[in-house]
Amino acid sequence: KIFAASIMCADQMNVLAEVKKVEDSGCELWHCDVMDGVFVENMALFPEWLAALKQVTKLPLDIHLATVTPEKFIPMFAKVEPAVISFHIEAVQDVEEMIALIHSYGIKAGLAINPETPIEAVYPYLNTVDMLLIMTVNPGFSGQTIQPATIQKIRQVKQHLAGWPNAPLIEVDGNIYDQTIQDMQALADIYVLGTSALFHTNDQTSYKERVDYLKQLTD
Ligand code: S6P
Ligand code: MG
Repeated sequence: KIFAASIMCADQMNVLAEVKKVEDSGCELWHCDVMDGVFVENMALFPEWLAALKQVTKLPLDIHLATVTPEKFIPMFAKVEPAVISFHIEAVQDVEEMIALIHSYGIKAGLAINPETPIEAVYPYLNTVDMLLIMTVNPGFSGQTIQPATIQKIRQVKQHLAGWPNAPLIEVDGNIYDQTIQDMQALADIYVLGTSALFHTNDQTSYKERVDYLKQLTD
């Protein structure tokens, strides 16, 4: 299991200190939310900022485009050289074309799905995508409560993929913490940690202790 830290949730005035703490925590990936103010009612993370992050971290970047017209954003963010770029199935007409565009840069392609979109919508693309990003809250804001019906979607797609030799990795994003990880029976492969489990000040534990605790729940 892989834990990804959501950089949007880090203390933006102390990013370098946050990078160090996350790198020491056992998280293996940076989840980077890009928001255009159109697909979602918020804005976040532009290419130059992510390029600067890339300079100071050894962890790979996982870019989540919560945008319309991903064909415009993919070339901008490919320059940052992330490991993976995800776009929303709700944002495009031609899903295959978008996957091919991401692959043309030598970057892994992820397909993101909103809570209200039926999971069957992604089935035709599971052969070609590298990752499926199941949103467990509506994209746009951190600090929301999980939509419980999304947990069934994780179960359903895992059953559908059972025995597939090259099944895409399943990433879950939104209100991920000990309780929700247990509710989803640790079925996902990648867990995005935001304000619920990592970037909070509720107790004095270190980021490493927080991640170690979640890791033993998924073993
Ligand atoms: C939500 C975004 C997420 C958040 C993450 C925050 O729009 O796609 O990646 O950064 O959900 O985590 P939490 O624990 O605050 O929900
Ligand atoms: Mg996200």
